[in-house]
Amino acid sequence: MASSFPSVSELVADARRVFGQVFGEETPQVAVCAPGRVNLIGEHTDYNQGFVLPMALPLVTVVVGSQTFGQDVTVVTTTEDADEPRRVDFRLPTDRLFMSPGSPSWANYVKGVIQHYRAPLVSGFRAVIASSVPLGGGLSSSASLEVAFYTFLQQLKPDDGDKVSKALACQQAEHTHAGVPCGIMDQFVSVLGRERHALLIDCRSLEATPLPLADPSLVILITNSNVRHSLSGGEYTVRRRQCEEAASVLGMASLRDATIMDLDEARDRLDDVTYQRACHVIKEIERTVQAAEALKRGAYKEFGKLMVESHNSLRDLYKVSCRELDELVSAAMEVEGVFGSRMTGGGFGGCTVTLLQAHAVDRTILHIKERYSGTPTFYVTIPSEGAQVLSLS
Ligand code: GAF
Repeated sequence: MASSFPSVSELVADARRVFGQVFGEETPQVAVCAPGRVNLIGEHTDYNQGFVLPMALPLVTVVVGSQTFGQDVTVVTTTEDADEPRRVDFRLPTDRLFMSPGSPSWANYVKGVIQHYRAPLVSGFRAVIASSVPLGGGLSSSASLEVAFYTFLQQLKPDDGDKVSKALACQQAEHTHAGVPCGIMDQFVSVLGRERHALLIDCRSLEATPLPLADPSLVILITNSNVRHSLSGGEYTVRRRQCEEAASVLGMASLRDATIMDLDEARDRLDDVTYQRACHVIKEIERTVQAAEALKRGAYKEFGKLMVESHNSLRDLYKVSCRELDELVSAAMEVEGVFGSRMTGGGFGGCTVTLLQAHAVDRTILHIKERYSGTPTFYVTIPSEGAQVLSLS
């Protein structure tokens, strides 16, 4: 019923086959992978220095490749949805010269990571990318590519940083080369995700608390609306600016410490839209902390209620949902055994995440299929490990 997706070893086999075809080399020196993510709650709070509660997915991006002697870089992607051409050739920039982003867009993530890599790269490489993270599905295909590529470069030339600095470098790549002023959530969980755990990330201190999430009676269902989402369209940037504007009117560095009372006191200095955006962020940070507490207690009903409140706020106050995501959430909530459902990620399309009792999965999928006006794709997922180096034997 739910879609099956290729395993890590299948992706590696695919990438190795293409590597052999393109470069005529039997075995690449290195193989790595990094996961996409689903955010359970805490949406559009990361760039407000708030809390988020994502988990890493078993959907991953794999990179295989080898170092070469010159300065030449060749990267090939096997991703069918990626824009053409699927092969790029360029030279490593000397003295960190800025490599301008351009076309194809998937290569910008690679260039961005090379640009922000925390050690000087001395020789070129050949690499092949293969991924099971749907592009534009709001499951952080871009962060998983950035983190996988960074992990690949670490095998060629070790850097001097820790895992958090790795996530920060990948976030910079997204800022400068994809043009999205994203927060830290996606790259952070792609690097530091833990098997069988969600991560409560404090996006101000950059500390993460792993929360066990491996109850066999519980299922995390992702439903892809198959409405392609893109954050580079400008709406994301607009939301971020509105939050900064609200914080500045409140005389604060961010909305992290603001209360609804603070916001109401400043009501006549804020336009309606900015007020609503800030209201979402302040309450969403609170909801995320409450949801983490509920998860610790195994209070899934309470968790689910907070998920729905989060969705409604993203729809009504933050205005980043769309008709299709609203339909998916309403349909899921009609099924007995479903605790909660919400859009996940940046919004404007992409996926919903639903928390439900394991025995209700099949009927939930059936019901959503019946009720949804589009063609959804389903993934039953488990919290997975962050970026890893893989054995090639
Ligand atoms: C996107 C961004 F990349 C994240 O940083 C985060 O802001 C998210 O949208 C919304 O919560 O995934």
